[in-house]
Formats: sequence, structure tokens, C-alpha cells
Amino acid sequence: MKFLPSLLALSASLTPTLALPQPPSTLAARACTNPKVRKEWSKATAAERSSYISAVKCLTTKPSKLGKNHRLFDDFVYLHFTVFQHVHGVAAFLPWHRYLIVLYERELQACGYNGNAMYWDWVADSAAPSKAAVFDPVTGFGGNGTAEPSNDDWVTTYCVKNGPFSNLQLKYWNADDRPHCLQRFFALGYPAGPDIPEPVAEMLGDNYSPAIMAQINAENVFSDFGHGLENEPHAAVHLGVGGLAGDMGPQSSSPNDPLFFLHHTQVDRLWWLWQQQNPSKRTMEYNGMRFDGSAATLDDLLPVLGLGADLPVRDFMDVSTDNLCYKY
Ligand SMILES: [Cu+2]
Repeated sequence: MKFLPSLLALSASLTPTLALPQPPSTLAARACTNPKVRKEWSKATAAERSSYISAVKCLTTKPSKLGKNHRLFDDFVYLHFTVFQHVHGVAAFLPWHRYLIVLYERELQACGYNGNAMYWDWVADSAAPSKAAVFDPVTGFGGNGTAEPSNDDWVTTYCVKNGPFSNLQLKYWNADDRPHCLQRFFALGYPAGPDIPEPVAEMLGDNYSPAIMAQINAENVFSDFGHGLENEPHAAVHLGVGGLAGDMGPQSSSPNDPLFFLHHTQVDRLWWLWQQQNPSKRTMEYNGMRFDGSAATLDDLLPVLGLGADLPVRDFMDVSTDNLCYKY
């Protein structure tokens, strides 16, 4: 089998950014013997957390890889809002964000971070989300924003005033060039009252509770699971942290908040856990619709605008392949 090394070299040169072998080749089956473990933020060491935060800041000091007049940090925001409609509310939601996290993790590592992507387990923290370790001003991403009247067209700003990102300046709001501070506006909780038949939990925690996740985990079809995860807990965390006024809200520019990537790594983990419940059926199970309403397939390409190669969905289904090679 002397030709194998040259085939490997060829496939690497064809996909320079990720070097993923083409689909069902025997090469793809090579064992990933030592999968990288993605940790929950609160379980990482203090050194790992501070190295992660430093690497995020490093992204703001590097130039765009897309040739844009903005920072490498903004490339991820730009990519997300540019392809937004093609990767939300459709089958590709889960694999596209899986790829996005891989690209982001790679840039953090190029900035000197030795660890792997990390996640925020908001299911575990759903009873008191504002107390979560990720919001710690010293060992986390800082907390809620502070309401202040503003002279410009924001009227009121909710800038995050503590933690490592208190001076983070952001360029985009949705697809608009609109410089601003990192903003968060935690959703308030309400007791039941005359006009509120059901109490509303702090930061909408009831919408990403263990009970809700148990319901979504009971879905047995990929598209039902994916829509349930996207529409309820995933959306509630965005809104619970960002409100309508904050960067983590429903804006297409939500990767502005560095917490976005811990949120989406948790979404990725929940998909992985669902796949693990029935690996032989679910590892490669992919169905649902594309943006244009046609049926999605494993050969659909995931658009990343040049931050990597546009690769097929099938390359992102099984995290235990040699190319992804991670676990939770
Ligand atoms: Cu998204």
C-alpha cells in the first residue's frame, strides 16, 4: 500500500485548512485514539480559563483573514450574519455551528491557547443562571450590563462594566457597521400575578431546564431534535443573556459576545449526547430542510466564506473521526 502517503498528501493539499479526507474513504475510519476533551467552564483550571480569555482578546489584535477592514475577531461575527439565513431554522444549524466552533478553536490555539473549546452547561445552571461561573467578573466573562442613558441613537446602553471584556469594542450590530460596547441585558424574572398567569424564571431558565431538555432528548428524528434544541433552549439562552438590547440577543451579530462560543459548544454537546444515545442510528442521521425548502443531504456544503474550506455536512457528523477527534 505504498500509494497511501501520496493520497494523504493529495487530500491534504486539496483541503488545506482542515485536511479532512473525503467522505466514505477507508482513511476516514482511521482511529482517533486520543480525543481532545472539551471541558465545562467551571471545571477548567484557573490557568486554562485565563489562557482562553487571553486568546479571545488576541483575536482582536489580528487582522481579518477575509480581507475585510476589521479584526480577525470580527470575521466570526461577519461570517455568522452573512450566512445567517442559510444556517438557522434549517437542517444545517447543528453541523454548521459545529464547524464554526472548530474554526474558532483553531484561531484561539493560534493565539497561544493550549486547551480546547469549552462549554457553559446552562441546563445545570438553569435554576439560577445569573450565578453561573461564566459570569464571574474575575474568572469568567463578566456579568450583566449596566443601564446608562446614551447620547447617540442607542438611547440606553447596557455595557458590560466588569470582567475581562469591559473594554471590548464591537463593530457590527446585525449586518450594520455600528461600533458599540459589549452589551448584556439579562432577562428579568417575574412572579405570577394578575397579568402573569405563570411565573417567568430569571433569564428564562425554565426554557432550558433539565425537564425541557428531557423532552427534547426524547425526539427520535434528527430534524425534530435539532429544531427543538434550536427553538427552545438555544433561543432562550440567547434572549436570557442578551435581552433585545444585548449582543447575545437574537441579533445575527451574536458572536460579538465571547460567551456565544461557550453557548454553542453546549448546543454541540447536547447534540453529541443525543447521538450517543443510539450511535449506530444517529451518528450519521441528517434530515430536514435547506433554506430553499428542498431536502437537506449529507453532501450539502457548509459555507464559511474562506475562513476554511466549504466542507460537506457529513464531515461534521461524527466527532470521533481523526479530523474532529474530540469528546465531552
Ligand atoms: Cu448561530
